[in-house]
Amino acid sequence: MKNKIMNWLGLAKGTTTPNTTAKEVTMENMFCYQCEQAANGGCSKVGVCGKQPDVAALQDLLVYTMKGIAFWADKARAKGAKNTDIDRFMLDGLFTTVTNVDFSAEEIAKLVRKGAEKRTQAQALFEQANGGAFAGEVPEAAKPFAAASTAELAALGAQHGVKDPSIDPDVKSVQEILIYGMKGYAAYAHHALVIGLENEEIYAFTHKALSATLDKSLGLMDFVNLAMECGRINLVTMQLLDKANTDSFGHPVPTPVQLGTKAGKAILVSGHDLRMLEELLKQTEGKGINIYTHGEMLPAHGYPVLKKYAHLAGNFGGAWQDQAKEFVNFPGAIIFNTNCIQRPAESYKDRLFTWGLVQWPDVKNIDGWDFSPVIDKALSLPGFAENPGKEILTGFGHNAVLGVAPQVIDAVKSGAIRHFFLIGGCDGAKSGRNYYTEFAENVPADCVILTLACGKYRFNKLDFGDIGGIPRLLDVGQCNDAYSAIQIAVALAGAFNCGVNDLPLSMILSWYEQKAVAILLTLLHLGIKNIKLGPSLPAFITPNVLNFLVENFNIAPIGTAEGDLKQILG
Ligand code: SF4
Ligand code: SF3
Repeated sequence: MKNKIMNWLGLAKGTTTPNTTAKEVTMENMFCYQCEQAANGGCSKVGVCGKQPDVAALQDLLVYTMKGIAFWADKARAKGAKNTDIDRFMLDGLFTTVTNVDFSAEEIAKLVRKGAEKRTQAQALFEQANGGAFAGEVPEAAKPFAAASTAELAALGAQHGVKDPSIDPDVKSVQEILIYGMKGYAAYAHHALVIGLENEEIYAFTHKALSATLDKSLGLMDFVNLAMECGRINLVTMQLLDKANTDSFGHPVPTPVQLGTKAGKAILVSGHDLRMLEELLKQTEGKGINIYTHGEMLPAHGYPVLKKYAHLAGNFGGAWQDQAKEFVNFPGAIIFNTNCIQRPAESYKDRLFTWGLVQWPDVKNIDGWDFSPVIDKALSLPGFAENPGKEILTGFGHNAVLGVAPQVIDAVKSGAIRHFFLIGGCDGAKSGRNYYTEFAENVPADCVILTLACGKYRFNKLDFGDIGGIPRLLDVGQCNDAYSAIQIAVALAGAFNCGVNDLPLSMILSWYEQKAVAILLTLLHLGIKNIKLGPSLPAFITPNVLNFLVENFNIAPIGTAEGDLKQILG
């Protein structure tokens, strides 16, 4: 058994370089500042998200292990050798460490062990392509480590956290921006892969960029350039996911979504993965179960292939941070297929499921495509009574909006539409997020609001009316549908023969987790200026890096809704 574990960890004979001994992970070991709710510059005792110190340490070790894999895989690629399993593992590993995805120490430890195997495989791949061992210096992260049990791995992870005094703080800041951006696009690439699309460019960049973080000869501008390239790769990834989604489910069309309930048993689906929703819709057809969307699943209602299922009944609840108080009132089974899961209350934990990479200790995970446990649970629960409610609209992807482009362009030329506001991004718990509600409410009647991601729940149930038949609130989709918003902006700029920065368009963004970092990098890569970002600035951005962003992109923190509107509209 011991040998088996040693092999898992790449500690085959002659390659061991143990550099740690097991020790208990103490509370002081934890440091995480990757999301917007980081406490006092970084969570240090326990995550505000609920992440425990051992889970944080194991996630750090997973990233460290992936840096080691990338070291070898990048070099192997330079010699024309690659391996699909290694490439795909990087998506799993990075996505797992996104905020609110995986809270299970045991599951993350399993991934670290698998990562150690992949590192050995990647080294062998390189050595075979190279015709011999690497002649240069091998960084510690690319060598096997002597830890096997989950506790030992957590102890090792605590030594490889994000705090690293040996690295210049500004360089560290940009390295973390880069890594968080990669976590973001890895989630999108994972959704595309679930549907069957993947892209060599994404894998090659992932290895190159993670490997670069081990290279002490690189400086600030090298990482700034990599971060900008990460923005480009995220655009490539969002485009790939757009293709995967629209090829499979059709282009979204404007669709009213019911906020009330239908009589019958019920399953609530939360997350971003449309393929998983489709499979559940197939498996529940004719069973008297209605499927409701939660959070980022709302735009699913606009896809022709998904909306044809009559039992895709409606949307339930608000954004992710309201789940604990809202799920109590959902009388059916609940399943998360991606972030953002929170600590479940006992009142609904026994009817909660996760799928794929999402994990919460003691919550049943569906690994694969058989949803019978979820279906059986839903059938055993009371379900809803008939109670129709309000309807809201979704389905304004790039195809739908550009289909009415001539009317939109005419409305801008005639002055009927004065300005567009993209109010989008993540939602979260902070009270400062009321800014986005106030902002939307105060947008003048001759302006149109485009929105995307879960931040829309701050205002998507309000009535905004229309301008000559064009709704004043256009739900473009999920966060990854920032791709659609970019397509719309680029098309408008083309029609008006100007740059995107010259359009009557302002971006008012809210961030929470790392997909928002990826999208921000995409916008910067495209040269988009004057973004307003809130509710607070990332803890991982140093004053110098912030200065750089302000000087080059005129990024500004949000102020007051009234003041910002006045400043934008004059
Ligand atoms: Fe804190 Fe966010 Fe890290 Fe969770 S993900 S530990 S809330 S910084
Ligand atoms: Fe929301 Fe988690 Fe970011 Fe896809 S569901 S946007 S926060």
